[in-house]
Amino acid sequence: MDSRYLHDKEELKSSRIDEERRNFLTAGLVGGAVAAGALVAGAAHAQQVAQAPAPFWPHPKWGKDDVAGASNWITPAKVLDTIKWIKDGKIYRIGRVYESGMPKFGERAFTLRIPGGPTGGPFGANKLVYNDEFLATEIGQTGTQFDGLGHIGIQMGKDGDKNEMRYYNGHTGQEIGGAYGLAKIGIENCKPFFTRGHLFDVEAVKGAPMDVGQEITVADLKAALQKQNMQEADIKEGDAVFFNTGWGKLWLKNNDKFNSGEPGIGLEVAKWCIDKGVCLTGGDSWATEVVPNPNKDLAFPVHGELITKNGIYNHENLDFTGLIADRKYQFVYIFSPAPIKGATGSNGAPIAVT
Ligand code: UVW
Repeated sequence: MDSRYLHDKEELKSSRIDEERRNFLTAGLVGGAVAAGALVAGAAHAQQVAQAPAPFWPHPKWGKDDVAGASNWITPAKVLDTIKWIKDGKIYRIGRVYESGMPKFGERAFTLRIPGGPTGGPFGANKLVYNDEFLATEIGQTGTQFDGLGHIGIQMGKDGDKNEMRYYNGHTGQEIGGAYGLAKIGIENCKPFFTRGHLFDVEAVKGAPMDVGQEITVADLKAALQKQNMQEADIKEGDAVFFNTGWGKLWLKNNDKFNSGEPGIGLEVAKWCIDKGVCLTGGDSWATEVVPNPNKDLAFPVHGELITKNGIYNHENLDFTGLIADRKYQFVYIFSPAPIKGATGSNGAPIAVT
């Protein structure tokens, strides 16, 4: 897909997650292989996942020129409905602290420097000094990360054919590519979120942290609803849904295991989310979706289904500890992505308010 994955391919050859990444590289989210007629045996679902031309573009609700995707759900009426959920005025940080030692996908980096110390000054008779930081990172794709619409595409035609490398609303790799940032569907087009959030504590349903490669099913969600005394009918169009797997407990404790794969949602729950019309999914793991996917022919298919085909955003590496401790499973989710022109996603500090 890009040189990052080529690099991964050389370095990471043995584990199951390595295999997943190689598949991602070679299959281009399977679409390239499908279109090229090179689909491996047993990948029947892959045909559904990446057939071209896609029936989902132009987006049936937001139209062919849309670049904001499911953030369009956040209207004044939605905000006024959402605000009714604020009852005790308590704010929970659901994002993580950004630091160089946090687990990172592949070869991603996070390096902060403050050269000089102080950077400047003293100025004036009052002898003011100041510090600035220099940060080198994939700014939207490390730590608590919000996946924008330009983050994930599907190679529909021959590998490398940018006219058949499709992103949200059918935008092509040819249209959006650019050394200085995405020319279209950059994160600056995403509207701020102020919406109802529903947390599914699947770890509690299972009675223990979930395992790598373990898929959250719709039955698990229904069990969580029952356990948490919530109604499925509470989930309205434009709401956000979050999944706690227990994988986040490995954060900074066992980064290698954290990075080795993860439990999460699969295509069944992705379809459920699409049918509900949610604006966003999120989780306590680095992808929200199960890795490796139980269908070994697929690589990150939930990303493709939600982001590329439906314009539904994904917020990763969240921390639900405070909400779970207080048994607060329904809240107002507030997040405004940093509008860095042409960026693929956003870092930042999402909050839940109850
Ligand atoms: C990929 O970039 C493949 O995954 P994520 O969005 O989890 O960083």
